[in-house]
Amino acid sequence: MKKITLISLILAVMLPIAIWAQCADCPTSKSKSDGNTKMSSGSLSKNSKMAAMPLPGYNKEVQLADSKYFKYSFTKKPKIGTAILRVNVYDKKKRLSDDFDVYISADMPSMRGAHASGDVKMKANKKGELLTPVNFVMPGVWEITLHFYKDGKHTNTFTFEQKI
Ligand SMILES: [Cu+2]
Repeated sequence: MKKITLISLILAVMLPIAIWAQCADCPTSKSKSDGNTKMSSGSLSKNSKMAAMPLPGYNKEVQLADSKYFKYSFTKKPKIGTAILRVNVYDKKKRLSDDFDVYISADMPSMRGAHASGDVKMKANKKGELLTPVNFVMPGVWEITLHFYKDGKHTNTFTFEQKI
């Protein structure tokens, strides 16, 4: 009888510790997935099912949420090799805005996946322009996709084609 009491006493002490130990992990793993610096590819691919809107052309204004808009272009005429894509997001006073996180991916529609870049987060320079190298490894038609995120929420997907 005494032995059983001792075992239940040990269990009574251990059980809350075991529960606490499990929960102690929860906030850590949550804050990791909530981190803005690098979105997990899982959450991106889930959001990427949003239909892609075709873009109107280089240096044309494209509307975003909250009266923001953006323009995009390559810094030089793209050819085989690395080209730098530039995306400038502006507020309604035509100042560069850092409200949006932009992820880009490049692929060739005619050979889908063969040189797919995956989603790459665009990085801002000192002026606040978003710049990312795109590696055109062969001639043909390339498709560039841009995913816009505001406060961690996927707001827009756009796409355009570039012949190399
Ligand atoms: Cu190819």
